[in-house]
Amino acid sequence: EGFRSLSPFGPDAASVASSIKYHSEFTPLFSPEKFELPKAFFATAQTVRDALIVNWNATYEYYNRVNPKQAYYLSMEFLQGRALSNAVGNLGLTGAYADALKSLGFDLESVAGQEPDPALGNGGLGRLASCFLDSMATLNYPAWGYGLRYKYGLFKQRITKDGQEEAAEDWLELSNPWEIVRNDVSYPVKFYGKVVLGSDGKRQWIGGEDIVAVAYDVPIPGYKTKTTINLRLWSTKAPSADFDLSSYNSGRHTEAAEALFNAEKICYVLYPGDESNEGKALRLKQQYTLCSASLQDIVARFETRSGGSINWEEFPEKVAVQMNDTHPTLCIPELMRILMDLKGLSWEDAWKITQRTVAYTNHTVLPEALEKWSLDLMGKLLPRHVEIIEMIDEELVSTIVSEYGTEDPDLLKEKLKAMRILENVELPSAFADVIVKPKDKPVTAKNTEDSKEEDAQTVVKKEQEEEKETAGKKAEVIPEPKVKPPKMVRMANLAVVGGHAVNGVAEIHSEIVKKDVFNEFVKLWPDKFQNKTNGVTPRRWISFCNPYLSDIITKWIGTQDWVLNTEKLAELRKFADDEDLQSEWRAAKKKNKLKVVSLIKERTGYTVNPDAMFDIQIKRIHEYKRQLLNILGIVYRYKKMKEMSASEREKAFVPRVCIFGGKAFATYVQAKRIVKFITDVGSTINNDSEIGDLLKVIFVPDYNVSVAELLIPASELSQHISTTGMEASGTSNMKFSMNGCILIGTLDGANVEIREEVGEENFFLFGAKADEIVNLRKERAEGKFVPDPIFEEVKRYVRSGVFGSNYDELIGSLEGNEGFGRADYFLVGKDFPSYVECQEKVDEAYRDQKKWTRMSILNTAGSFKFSSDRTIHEYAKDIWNIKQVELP
Ligand code: DL6
Repeated sequence: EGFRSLSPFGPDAASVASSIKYHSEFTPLFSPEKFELPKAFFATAQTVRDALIVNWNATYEYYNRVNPKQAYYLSMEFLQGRALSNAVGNLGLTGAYADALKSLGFDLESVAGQEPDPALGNGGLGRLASCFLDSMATLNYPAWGYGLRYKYGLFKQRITKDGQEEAAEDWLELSNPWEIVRNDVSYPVKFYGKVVLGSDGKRQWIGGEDIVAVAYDVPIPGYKTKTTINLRLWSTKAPSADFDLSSYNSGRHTEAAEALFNAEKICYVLYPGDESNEGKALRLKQQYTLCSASLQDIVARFETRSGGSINWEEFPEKVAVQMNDTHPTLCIPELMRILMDLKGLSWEDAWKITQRTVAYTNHTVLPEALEKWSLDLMGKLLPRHVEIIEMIDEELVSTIVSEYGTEDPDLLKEKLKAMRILENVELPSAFADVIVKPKDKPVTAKNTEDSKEEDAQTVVKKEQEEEKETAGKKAEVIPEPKVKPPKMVRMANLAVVGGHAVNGVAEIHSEIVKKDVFNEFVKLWPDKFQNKTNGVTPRRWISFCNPYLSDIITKWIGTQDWVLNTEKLAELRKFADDEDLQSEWRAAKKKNKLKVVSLIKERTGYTVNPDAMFDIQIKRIHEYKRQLLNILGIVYRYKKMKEMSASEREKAFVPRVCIFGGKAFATYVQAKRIVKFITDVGSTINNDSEIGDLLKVIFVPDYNVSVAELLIPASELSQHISTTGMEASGTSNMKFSMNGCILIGTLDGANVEIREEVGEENFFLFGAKADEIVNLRKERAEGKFVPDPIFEEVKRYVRSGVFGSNYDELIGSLEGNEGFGRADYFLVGKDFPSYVECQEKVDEAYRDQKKWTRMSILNTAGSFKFSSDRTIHEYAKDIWNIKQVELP
């Protein structure tokens, strides 16, 4: 309805089919004699790419002409998912492609299923970036994404009897039909070397290691629009001269290619292990490559579009840079460096321009995830940037000193400690004595002592002197060497100082950011801080992944406009009790469940009952997300079942298939233990003939976007059960709710807003509230927590060996007082009774299918706020100040 042709070769099936045949012959990746599914996919993708290229070129030709302000979204992660169905859907050509492929003997779904799922991201943060690109294009915003083209995706997860195993994900093995390498777009990127004063009096970064970043462009089509924006991914290589031909010819082959490998390995994998110094340096190189290449590109575009008259003050009026988390924070010193060292601007001008250009999104309040880099490492790798960061830190110190004065040294120390970019680093020389000798205060012995505490070097020196003294006095005592606190660069603080806006990703998260994480900065610059509640694209996450439900929505609302204007979904509310809608709704869910039954069979070998409730938790495996709470709830349910007779059991419990999916970071030992425990519990329960279809526990291996696209439409209950205050937002909660799934969750992240929108009665709430958390943790740490008897019971049951042995560390982490972990830091024990009680309410509600279907419809109807279109409009207006540009 209402689609005009967005294809250059005609939207009819015959033209599409002939184009597919053309590509199968003339852009072959396979031998000519066969035309099978993999070849059909590549040929089909090539035809779609043709269509996109026409619109893509038109988009950029127009932007170059009208020179609008453009936003650039810099992210280390883009979790794009498969592109074929999405592109065909956005072009309005799904029917034409389905028919064309049918005429060639294929079906669109199987062809689309051939596409490797590019996992250039880890979780929510990366998938959010991809949803944002879809919305930017759909809403005709001039915007680009910048990222890295990792050779290997996150990793392939295999589940064995020992738990998770990781293998390289070679997603480029057969080539990527969507990307176009731009051999004419490459930039030099430098590491190491030194900074010298040039003859012109300017700082110059010279020597070191040079690599080249090459642009690979991926078209991002908008829905029902010609606008096709760009995702530019950088790949790294060595300058051609770096191949050492003479070493090679003398038989030293590895040595000859060393520079090539050093450059290429930067883009091998996302988040390489960083336990070693080499790993840390590699990660920093990745971050700098992204920032440097992207900014050089952005600056070059600004210059080109400015024609002959470049006015640098106009840069922030043409460019907005959004840093997705702290990973691209080096954008700040890099833009300063480019503007000062390469374009000749003064520090003051460069700083004003940088601050007006850059903004930062925070995605986590977990202290361990707030990035810090060793100053020493950064100083070696990026010596000029460290000079710039030191200057920014010095200006910040000056601001803090003038804001808070020197009268109260304790207060000043506290402020500096919270806000400085550099940690454990002595104050800049200009401020060296602001604390030692506070103005108008006599310097007493006590003051002097106190002030020395601030200066890490002084402390260490004094302690070493004391040690020497003691060692001299008591020669028999060998003093323990004191470890100097490492000097660090706090990237989040740099991002807050260097940007003009800082936003959290859900209302409650943005409040925590303001009250807790960056509270001192809020006092200084209250206007910088904002909320931008996340969203997800309704194209991929309803329309394309759930065509059965989409058709029903369109039929009952009377238009397909809801895909663009999700507010229209609210119209479903008035039909929530309509029996016809209800039975169509249930039938669609059943069809989606049947697809998952096949997926489970294929991936795990288990057969599950499509009439059981599908209860799903899919997300990265992390202690704060509390998969452990879920599985312990299942264990408790199983124990109760085993204590009953068959008829009692059937009366007491609704049949459930409990599905888990998610990857544990390769070095996160506790998360891997959780995966192993879930699969162990699954093998016991799934093979218990007494329990049969009443309970099944499935861990779907190798969870990714494509798996989510199957599971979410089939879900009836989904779990968003993080410890309150720890999940910044969550985005799968939004996708589930849109697909008529009812959430069980805590008052955390975006759950709070989802519950407000869909109605309290359509959300299963449990768990501690945010204001109770601090006290509860304190109670636990002091050993005062008295666990609930059912929590004790479930732990005893696990320890009895029903599912195997070796769960000491896992269960012990819930009892930190006995020496494991952090004293149930994630409050699993505290929330367990209310979780179990809430799950009983879920069973009760599910028994009444009319009531359940009503809740399901009201979830879809109430989910409209969570479209990423809404979020992108807010970023565009409140942070980027960009306008929609419709192509003629
Ligand atoms: O904002 C996107 C996404 C949120 O929905 C999740 O709640 C949050 O955990 C995630 N953050 C990250 C960053 N690192 N950590 N942890 O992935 O961002």
